[in-house]
Amino acid sequence: MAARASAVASCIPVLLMLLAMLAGTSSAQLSTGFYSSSCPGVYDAVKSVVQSAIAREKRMGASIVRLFFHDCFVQGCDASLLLDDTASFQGEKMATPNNGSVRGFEVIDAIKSAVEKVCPGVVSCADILAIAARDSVVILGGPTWNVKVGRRDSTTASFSGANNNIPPPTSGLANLTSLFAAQGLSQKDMVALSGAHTIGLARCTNFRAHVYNETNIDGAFARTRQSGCPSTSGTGDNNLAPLDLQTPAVFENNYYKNLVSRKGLLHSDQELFNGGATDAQVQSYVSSQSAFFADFVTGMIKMGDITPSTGSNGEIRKNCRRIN
Ligand code: HEM
Ligand SMILES: *[C@@H]1O[C@H](CO)[C@@H](O)[C@H](O)[C@H]1NC(C)=O
Ligand SMILES: *[C@@H]1O[C@H](CO)[C@@H](O)[C@H](O)[C@H]1NC(C)=O
Ligand SMILES: CC(=O)N[C@H]1CO[C@H](CO)[C@@H](O)[C@@H]1O
Repeated sequence: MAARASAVASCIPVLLMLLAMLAGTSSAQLSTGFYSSSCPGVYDAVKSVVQSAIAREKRMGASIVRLFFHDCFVQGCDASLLLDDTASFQGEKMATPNNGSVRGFEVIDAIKSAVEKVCPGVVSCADILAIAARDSVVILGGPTWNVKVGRRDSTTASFSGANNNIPPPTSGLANLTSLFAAQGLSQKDMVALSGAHTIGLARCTNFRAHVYNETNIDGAFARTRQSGCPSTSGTGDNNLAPLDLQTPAVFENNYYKNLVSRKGLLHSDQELFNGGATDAQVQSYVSSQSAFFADFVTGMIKMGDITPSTGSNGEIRKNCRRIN
């Protein structure tokens, strides 16, 4: 009797584990171990392609991080941004925040090919973006974190979502805050995630009005940026300038130091330090790079959690540019 009772009791943990596993497959939860048996090689495969892409061109790390942001803000992190337009399909690439601006799709293609060689048909393009964004931050000197995975790829995209959800650089603090809130991200997350502008470049068309016509900007800095960006709209629109004036290929807290000295490149950047509610947070990141890194990691994980497709929803694309 006692022996049978203890045999039953010893089965309970196993039963609980089975139940948890079943629940895990049907709930929309990402986890860091999702590929631990199905594709343990994914991390090395992604990292080596990202490493060589950044070795070829430093800016590519920034471009990949931005792809992840622009993907996640439109129907969640589902690789909807990666879909090419066709005669019968309107994707997100031509939407205003993306057109002529987002880049790095060939690198994502190269990563996908490398990953397909290791474990065909297993890893989503959405997860590849999430892992590649983390690797880019690390390679450029930023913090690391364990990436939650298990996302599925969308079979749809949203042109209007890309236009409406991604904040334009003309946004004020209230608008920035509300566009992040619409994605379940706090104002604190918004300020920390904006620190991604410590890397990468922006086009004249996106900073012209700020450097010519606004007063919350350092005068010498404004003149320097004017010299590479003609005042007439339509001329030199694609001329580039670094978002972080000194070190656009190093991930550190210089972005916030620039804001405090009124050397933010975009109107939206300077809004984070312009006498408002977020000034104190910006100051705290100037004082403590580790505080910035910790909050940036929290923000990236939260952004990566925006309405994931999991389980049997969506698909694992064979080619990131088109649905299967
Ligand atoms: C807070 C609202 C934000 C606004 C208004 C904004 C706006 C912009 C604009 C206008 C550019 C330059 C694009 C161009 O001129 O072609 C840019 C570049 C960039 N953004 Fe943002 N951004 C925001 C938040 C973020 C976030 C949350 C991330 C990532 C976590 C991010 C990552 C980047 C990176 C890395 C670049 C440089 C890309 C490259 O050099 O290819 N941005 N952003
Ligand atoms: C995208 O940019 C190109 C080149 O500047 C332009 O010709 C095209 O009209 C733009 N597309 C949309 C949908 O705005
Ligand atoms: C600056 O503002 C004036 C007056 O609103 C406008 O005419 C001009 O086009 C603006 N210049 C730039 C570069 O935005
Ligand atoms: C808080 C907020 O969303 N403010 C403004 C954002 O921008 C639009 C115009 O694009 C305004 O109408 C909102 O009031």
